[in-house]
Amino acid sequence: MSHWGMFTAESVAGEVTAVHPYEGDSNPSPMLGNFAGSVRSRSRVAGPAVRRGWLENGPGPTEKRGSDEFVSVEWDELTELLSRELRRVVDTHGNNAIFGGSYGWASAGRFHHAQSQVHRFLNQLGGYTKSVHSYSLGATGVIMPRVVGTHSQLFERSTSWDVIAQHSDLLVCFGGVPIKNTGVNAGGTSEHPTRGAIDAFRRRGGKIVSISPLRDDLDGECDWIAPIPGTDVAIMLALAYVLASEGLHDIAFLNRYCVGYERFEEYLLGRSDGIAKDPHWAQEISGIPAETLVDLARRMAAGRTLVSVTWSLQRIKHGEQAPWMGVTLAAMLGQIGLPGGGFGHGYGSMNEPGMTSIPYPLPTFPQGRNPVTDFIPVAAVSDLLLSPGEDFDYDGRRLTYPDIRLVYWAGGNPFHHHQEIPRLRRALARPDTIVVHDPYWTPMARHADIVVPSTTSFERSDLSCTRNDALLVAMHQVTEPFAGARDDYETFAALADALGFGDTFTEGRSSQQWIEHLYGQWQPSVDADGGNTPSFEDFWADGHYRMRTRGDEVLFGDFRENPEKYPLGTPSGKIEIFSETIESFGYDDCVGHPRWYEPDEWLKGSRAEAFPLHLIANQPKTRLHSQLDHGAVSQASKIHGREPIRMHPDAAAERGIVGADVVRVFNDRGACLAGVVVDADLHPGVVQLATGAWYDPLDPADPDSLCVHGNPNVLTPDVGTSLLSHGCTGQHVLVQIEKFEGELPPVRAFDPPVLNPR
Ligand SMILES: Nc1nc2c(c(=O)[nH]1)N[C@H]1C(S)=C(S)[C@@H](COP(=O)(O)OP(=O)(O)OC[C@H]3O[C@@H](n4cnc5c(=O)[nH]c(N)nc54)[C@H](O)[C@@H]3O)O[C@H]1N2
Ligand SMILES: Nc1nc2c(c(=O)[nH]1)N[C@H]1C(S)=C(S)[C@@H](COP(=O)(O)OP(=O)(O)OC[C@H]3O[C@@H](n4cnc5c(=O)[nH]c(N)nc54)[C@H](O)[C@@H]3O)O[C@H]1N2
Ligand SMILES: [Mo]
Repeated sequence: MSHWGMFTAESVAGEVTAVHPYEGDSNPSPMLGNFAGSVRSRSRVAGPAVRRGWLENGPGPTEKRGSDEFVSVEWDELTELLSRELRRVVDTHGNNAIFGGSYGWASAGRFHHAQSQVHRFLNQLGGYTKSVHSYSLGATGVIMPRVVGTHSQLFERSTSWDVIAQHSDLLVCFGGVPIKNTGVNAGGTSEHPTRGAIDAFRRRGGKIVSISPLRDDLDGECDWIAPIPGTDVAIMLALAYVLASEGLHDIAFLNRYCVGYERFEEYLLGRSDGIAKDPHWAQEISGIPAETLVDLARRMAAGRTLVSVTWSLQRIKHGEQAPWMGVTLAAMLGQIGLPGGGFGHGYGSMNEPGMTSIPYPLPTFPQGRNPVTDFIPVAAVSDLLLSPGEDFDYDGRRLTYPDIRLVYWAGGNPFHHHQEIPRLRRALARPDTIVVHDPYWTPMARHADIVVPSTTSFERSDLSCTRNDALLVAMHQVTEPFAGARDDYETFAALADALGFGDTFTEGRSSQQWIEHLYGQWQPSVDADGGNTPSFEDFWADGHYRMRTRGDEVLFGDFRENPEKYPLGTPSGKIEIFSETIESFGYDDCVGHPRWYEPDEWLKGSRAEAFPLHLIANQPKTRLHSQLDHGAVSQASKIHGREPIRMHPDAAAERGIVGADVVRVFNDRGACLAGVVVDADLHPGVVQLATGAWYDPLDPADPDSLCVHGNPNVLTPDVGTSLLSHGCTGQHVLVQIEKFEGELPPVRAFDPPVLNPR
């Protein structure tokens, strides 16, 4: 099992040679093709390694990270060095001096889940400074609980694809429904229903409007509306304006199920600020003709309509507003809680939305309790490292950045996920010690002082399942561990032993015993539900167990049926179109109701004079994030070894650029190379460069170096969505592009560093 699907694998001499998708999967992800050759890839970390400067001069801040050489050490020495350093940091600076947030996707599997392992270990060490929420849903995670009382239920209990296929007339999809993204589900998946459901919906006569800068965010027939990126909230406001001014809004629904519509309407109609948010106003902002918006609003009110907002819309400055305004628009249509109508968040962002959920808990490796209370919103990592002792605002609270001395990362790649890499590199120069566990020599591993080689999921057994998939899967080990690689569990068990809490960490179990234990702990809740689970031995031999699912769901269906019995988890128990709580925080970048804010990075702003192209840094079609960028499917998309950037023919011609040229993409934060694909199916002012090419600095010693491979995060701004949630804003950035002349530097990202003897 992987995050992008279930499969069986063939192996020869310790290497995976082929994988075959699970026969029950109707639309397996092409990304499975990245696996062959991944176990013995030249980018694997073959044994423990320590940065020479750290070994010789001891811990401390240094700009050498990323360019210093590495020395290989034995496992015993690694355990000794690392446990001593952890002890030093805890004794001298306290547990909150360890940043152990360790954000990242790691691999599928409930036991060898790197974050669970590292968090259990650090909790037993006395705790660590943590991070909250995700790069995926930083804004949604904070705003939606205030608006509808939950964020997770929006996905887990979303309206099922089957219900949409049977009942919806019109899907209005902000950000489309990109099939490429539905290959993926955190923790794995055995089925990919999106494409089939959309086909069935179309056969029933359903229509789709895709509002997105990229045509291919929706496969097949649709009405494509391509606004200036970042202007969706203005468009939604104009649609709402038409509903309100033509009396097409459902006042009974707004009265019974919502609070604060009147306050919002003051703003909508321009009574509070003198500006009517009408279609002409939105045309000026978005470039979409007013008549198109009037027509769309009337179509939406004429039938069963689902307002769908992809997660990308909240991964930009003021990202809170799009999901909030999407719910508001759907509330005005009065169809929330009806089959096939209402609101959806994340169709086409991940496989999970539209899949039905299982009614019991998942087998879970216990992480214990973290006694340290310090935390950051996850996308504030550079701020944390650069500003110890400084205060910051977050979700109505005033918090302080602790003084971090040691950074511990297992299962994530900040050089993939974080914005403004030049700033990140300066931030990573500040702590005394950086520890990274990874199977591969990722850019983050190269910036570590201590590199711990992990196994991949092919080299160990595990158990996988997720909230919205029916299968509990036995993940059988495929090959022996590569070279000196070890399971993260074994590494932490040895460290815990050296630090005096080995027995507490392992509870005396081997990893196979843990897997069996997790299964045994989980069985009773399933059996109580009539599950009749097999013995562990039978389950392990069968390879999977099919769980009961809840069946077709309608998001907020029970709330609609009986709002007194099933109130939402908001202060009013209703949908908060106006939130007194948010208003009380007094933030000028997120007030009490959804509203339009002019972004910093957009084509109509002042930055566009110097950087006139709007770059969309979205999820890659050919891999999950940075994982297996060296795999066959990812490599096949590269142009002269660089990540492909899509450009409109006009934008290319203006700059004397043709397809397959290598270009320099730049702004005042950084620059990277990329290979051009000319594509007329983009908004003319938009270029698209997916995330995930491994950061590859021309001069590793220079934090501002050109990335020769095409990582867009050398360009993106390191600013939060707002004071409310400080979510990631990496999706949008303004750039300029020029043809790259001169000799093409080699891509060295996948060449491991030379390991020197001590
Ligand atoms: N500009 C921009 N940036 C973005 C985004 C965007 O839209 N635009 N999207 C953001 C989003 S939504 C996300 S979720 C993040 C993703 O960011 P990450 O989750 O950090 O990215 P991954 O490449 O999945 O990193 C996972 C790492 O775990 C390692 N790994 C796998 N299995 C194991 C294991 O068993 N043990 C250990 N120790 N390591 C393992 C992999 O080799 C890999 O290096 O990126 C964010 N960054
Ligand atoms: N293949 C693949 N699938 C993935 C992942 C991956 O790495 N690879 N990562 C997974 C993860 S962790 C996450 S969180 C999800 C993320 O899910 P999303 O954030 O929804 O995914 P993106 O591909 O970043 O963005 C979706 C589309 O939104 C459009 N878009 C961007 N800006 C705007 C805008 O201002 N307005 C409108 N209307 N549209 C806009 C873009 O054209 C883009 O293709 O994807 C998951 N799925
Ligand atoms: Mo994500």
